[in-house]
Amino acid sequence: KKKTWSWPAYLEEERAVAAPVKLFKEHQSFPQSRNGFKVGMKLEGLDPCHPALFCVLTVAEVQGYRIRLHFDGYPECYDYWVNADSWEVKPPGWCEKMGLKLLLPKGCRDGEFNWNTYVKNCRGQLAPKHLFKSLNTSVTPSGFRAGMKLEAVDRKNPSLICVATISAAVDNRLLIHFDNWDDTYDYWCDASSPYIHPVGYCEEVGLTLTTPAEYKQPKSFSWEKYLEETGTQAAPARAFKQRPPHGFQTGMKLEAVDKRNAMLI
Ligand code: MLY
Repeated sequence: KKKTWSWPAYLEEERAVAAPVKLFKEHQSFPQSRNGFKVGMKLEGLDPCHPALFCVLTVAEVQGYRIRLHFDGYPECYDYWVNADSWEVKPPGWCEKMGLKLLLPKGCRDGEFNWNTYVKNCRGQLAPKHLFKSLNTSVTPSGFRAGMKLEAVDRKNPSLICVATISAAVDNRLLIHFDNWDDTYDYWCDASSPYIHPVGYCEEVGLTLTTPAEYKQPKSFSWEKYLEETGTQAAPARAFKQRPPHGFQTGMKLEAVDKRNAMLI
């Protein structure tokens, strides 16, 4: 007779130990830890493949503290999992309130979308505001403001550090836009993100700064001149998180994960 699989038997067979329960955070335990989201609730969330774009999403599955989100009108292959307390999920109407663009369900035309009629028509349910942790926790203002300039890593071309603008600042999150480029490179990041640096950083550390697209004389780019030309302000250096010196030096060898082949170190 075939034995049914069990953890204790398996651990013994493999001479292995289970990771001790005390190493896990409370929200990692299932089913003790739950979140209030229910299948069918609709919300606004960031598309992980386009980290600047909030979209109309539906909760498709709930597992402990994680929720699977589905893009309304799009195939299931785009679904993704997120922690229930993520800053990247927002209640219906949040984008409108913040003046941000919302990717509508496939087939909906701009200007014709209304959350209330939409949920009524598809017999869905608006996810209630109280389920969104990030809306109910207060944050200390970061010192960054929309319109300020900085130097930011282009996450699609991560070897480039470029002239960029904060196009929105909400809580401790910044929407980064690259000057004179279209918004497909934009992304939301935390104010403490290692992808952003103050004006003058590249020069200070001896890296090449990628100047705005179509900039007339990229070779003679100067921040001072550019800020004056554009009538803008640099993000204050004190708003950037100070990190202790790390001690790494050019030429040092190490082992690293290949992000495009995550199995390789
Ligand atoms: N080879 C790419 C590089 C784009 C870089 C855009 N960054 C600076 C926002 C291209 O021309 O599409």
